[in-house]
Amino acid sequence: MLTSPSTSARKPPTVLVTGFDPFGGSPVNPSWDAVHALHGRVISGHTVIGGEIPTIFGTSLRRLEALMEEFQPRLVICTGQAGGRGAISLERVAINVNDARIPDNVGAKPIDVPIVPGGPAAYFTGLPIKAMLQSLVDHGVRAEVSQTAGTFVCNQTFYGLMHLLAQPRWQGVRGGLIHVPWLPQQGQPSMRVEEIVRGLELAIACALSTHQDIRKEAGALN
Ligand code: PCA
Repeated sequence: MLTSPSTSARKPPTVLVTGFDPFGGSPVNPSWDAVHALHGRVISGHTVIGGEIPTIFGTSLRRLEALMEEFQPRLVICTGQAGGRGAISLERVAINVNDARIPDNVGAKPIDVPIVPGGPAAYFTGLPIKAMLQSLVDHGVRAEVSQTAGTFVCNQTFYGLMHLLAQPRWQGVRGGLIHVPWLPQQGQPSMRVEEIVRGLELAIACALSTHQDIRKEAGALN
């Protein structure tokens, strides 16, 4: 069936939320489990599109861009697993380097390689992370602001996302990265998938309703 422009203009706006496939020998990745559960939900009038991204340098970014082109989201939140962290980590900054401690899912292990040669050293998140922190903590979900997203595939995807969003083509679209802890069966510290889903839901709702972040010391919010 042909869809006229006026029909497609009436489609509800979307939020793209991505999670990664399992990596490093684990059979699961909590980021994808949580995002899969969120797929199709409507949050503040926006339909959540859940997309799976491969834990592969370069390919991850091409997949993200293809999803953005397909769904034209108003907001893009990438999520990934950060084993060893005990709280949902609202990432503040993406840096322009790949420096892998373990191989990605096709065996690549770049060391000291810029993501965008000649690009800015770093991008700040476009998400209102302090307001999101306040919302999660107020609702009893363990959360923190993180000052580093690492130098593996998540940071690369985050940097690539912010580099895209800096272009006029994506003007008005906001985005960033959130890391989530292991599931209980992967090790400690951990968080149940239901709590991760709840945290992401709150984070999405907060990002949609907050256009100017609050200024508050992160420690004071916990
Ligand atoms: N976490 C990894 C990559 C994929 C994922 O879920 C990271 O933090 O870079």
